[in-house]
Amino acid sequence: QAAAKAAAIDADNGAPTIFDKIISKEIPSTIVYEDDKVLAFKDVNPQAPVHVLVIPKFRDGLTQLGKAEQRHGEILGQLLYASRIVAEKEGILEGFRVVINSGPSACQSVYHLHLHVLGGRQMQWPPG
Ligand code: DGP
Repeated sequence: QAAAKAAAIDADNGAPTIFDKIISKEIPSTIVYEDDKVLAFKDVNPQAPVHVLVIPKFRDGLTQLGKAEQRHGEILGQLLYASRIVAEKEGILEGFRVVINSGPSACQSVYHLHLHVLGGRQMQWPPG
């Protein structure tokens, strides 16, 4: 955990991330939903039977939710609504969780805002 946190502290430097290559399709991913602003694809390290990441195609300074500004309101809403579309497509509309890890203490590892859509099993509360 300490190592993950240390890596995260170094990571929010505005550099391109692996998600840019997923958006450009240089790196393959299993796409669940796509439109002109949003891409949703399966997490490579799933934490539940359904685990999809929903990201903005244009990061526009949104390395993490903690860096969001008023002008990001529209894309933030689009990402949340896309999460609902993903939940429906994946058959988990009855119950699902949307998680955003923002910053080192939340163990964010990729500094391109992303929503985790999780479901397909009974989720526990509180999360770790
Ligand atoms: P977070 O810890 O909230 O920053 O989550 C980052 C997620 O990104 C993590 O669950 C694993 C996922 N991930 C990292 N690299 C790749 C990749 O190359 N492909 C896919 N599909 N997911 C990735």
